[in-house]
Amino acid sequence: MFWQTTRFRIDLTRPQVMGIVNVTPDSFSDGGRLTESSAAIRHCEQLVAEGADMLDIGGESTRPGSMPVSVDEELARVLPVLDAALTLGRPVSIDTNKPEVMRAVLARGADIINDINALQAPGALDVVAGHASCGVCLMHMRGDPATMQQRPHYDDVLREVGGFLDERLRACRARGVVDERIVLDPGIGFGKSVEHNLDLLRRQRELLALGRPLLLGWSRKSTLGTITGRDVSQRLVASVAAALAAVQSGARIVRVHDVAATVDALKVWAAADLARG
Ligand code: HH2
Repeated sequence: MFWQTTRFRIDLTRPQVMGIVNVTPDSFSDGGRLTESSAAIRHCEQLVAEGADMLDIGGESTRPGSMPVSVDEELARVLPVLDAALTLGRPVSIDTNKPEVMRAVLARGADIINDINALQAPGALDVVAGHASCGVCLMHMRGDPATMQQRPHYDDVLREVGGFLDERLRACRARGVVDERIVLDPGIGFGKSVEHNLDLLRRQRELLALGRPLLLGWSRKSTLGTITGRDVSQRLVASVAAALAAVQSGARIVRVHDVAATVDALKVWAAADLARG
């Protein structure tokens, strides 16, 4: 399986580690650390040195209860970091749901659009379809970040998330975005209770029937806090365990804050040859 992106055709035979770079004052686990572009750029360099296969730069927090930022503000946060990250020899993803931001970052050379809203905003699919080869991650979210954790309900979370991702995949195909450019993400924590997230993990393999690689983002999320009783600053071990569980259940890309630890864990996992089956 491959993931076609602007500059790279990524071989997903080995599970890939996507390192998170949040250039925001308010992200749930690392907000405020990287608001200076220079600090964010150093962080990109550090994650690459730690073995990140790709970077995901975000200029707007989407934590539960967060509020949107303007296009200008998001671009001011993201563009300087993107320009520097593009020199590091790894695919660079931009985490955004705004078509104006997508257009600007693709014009600068971004490799991937990671959209928690699965290109549903008016114009978003047009931007991606108008680009020759950028990669895209389509993620499932129920509701929006401001309200999504207010008593989310599903009759069958797997079926509903899978049905949504299938519909968005078809919408992309209908606009000429070829399958090889697309990966899918069930959206851990986005309008889901602890039980919903764990159901998605237990039955994750069912989503492979959609025919595209899965990207999973468990890193430091509150379900891990519920399971371990640990505060967000102390969820490294839980996050690595969740990343391994996701890969064991068929994920090909894991989106993580703690790159070095995840890379080590995946090396041992691969050496143990658990990759089969
Ligand atoms: N999770 C977050 C943001 N973007 N994108 C994808 N594809 N999958 C995810 O699970 C995902 C995502 C939330 O995590 P984080 O970026 O650390 O926090 P914040 O949104 O507060 O910046």
